[in-house]
Amino acid sequence: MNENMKDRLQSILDEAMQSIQQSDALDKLNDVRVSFLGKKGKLTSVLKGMKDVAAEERPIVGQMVNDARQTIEQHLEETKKRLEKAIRERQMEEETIDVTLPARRASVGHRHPNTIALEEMERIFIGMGYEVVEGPEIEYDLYNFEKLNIPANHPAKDEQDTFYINKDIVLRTQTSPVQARVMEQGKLPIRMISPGRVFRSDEVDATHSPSFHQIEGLVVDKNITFADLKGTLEQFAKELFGPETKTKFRPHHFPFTEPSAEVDVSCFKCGGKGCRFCKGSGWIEILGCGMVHPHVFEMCGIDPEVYTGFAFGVGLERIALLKYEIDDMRLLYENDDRFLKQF
Ligand code: 2NL
Repeated sequence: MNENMKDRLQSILDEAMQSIQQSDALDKLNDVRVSFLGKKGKLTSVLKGMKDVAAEERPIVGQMVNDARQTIEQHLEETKKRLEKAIRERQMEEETIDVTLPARRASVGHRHPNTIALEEMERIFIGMGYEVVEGPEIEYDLYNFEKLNIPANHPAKDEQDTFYINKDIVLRTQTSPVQARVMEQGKLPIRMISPGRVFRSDEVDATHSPSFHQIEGLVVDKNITFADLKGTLEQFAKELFGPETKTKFRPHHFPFTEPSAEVDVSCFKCGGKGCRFCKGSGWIEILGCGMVHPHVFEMCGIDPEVYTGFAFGVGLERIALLKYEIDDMRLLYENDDRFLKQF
């Protein structure tokens, strides 16, 4: 029995050694480990046959199985190390790094055209003594509409144009609520601009997006007149589009200002002669403005008998598209850096 077992063990050992020697890859070596030492392996099956071995011989057979196991493990380990070393050496040979190759250029970020236009406009107004104030994008209907003299039945309040969170809360459709909040705080005079994201339920096309940006401006003090409004916006237009720029104020209507106007600038491409860019008219519309409506003052806690003021609203994307001669607003939102880094 003992001899029989010894022979069997020896032949398993020989077979194992041969299999190990023939393994030329790590996965093959692992297969060998499993087939001899694994749960259903050949050596393990010998251990399972121990119940048929006479009790007094079990320690001897057990010792022999353990010796065989150790020998196999040792050879597996040595072979594994040898294979790993060979793989590493082959890699080192194949992966030589050519340090003379030119380095790949690290791509550096770039300010978005919206940001460039925004910072330009902020610079102009900060230069005139304005403060930059930001506020919440989710607003009460009260601040977004009511305090700005936009009545409940106004078309702008239609669910088709405004994103409602509930009947009292909306995604702001303009940044004027920021200004209404500042007026309410009652610290006068006010010279501020409020840039930020606004939302309207529009379909996406070359000139519309449901989320875009606005810069509104507000000046409140004693004796502010329409002349101050004109002078300020004329100066703004000259700084933004060049010193030759002319301005034209056309009468208009907004619920929050009275009187109100839209402002055109002379086309900075053709100087006003008329070209494709200004669609032949020589003028380009850039913003809306007016004298703050007395009712707006009242609702924000300011006495319209003592104070007057002007306000304006500029579409940031509109300015960026004009200034950088971009013909489709969607390009501003695609985040293609080949496009963005041109400006
Ligand atoms: C436009 C027109 C405008 C205002 C915005 C305003 C704000 C307050 C009071 C009165 Cl708190 N007015 N903002 C005034 C006139 C026009 O925007 O077409 N924006 C793109």
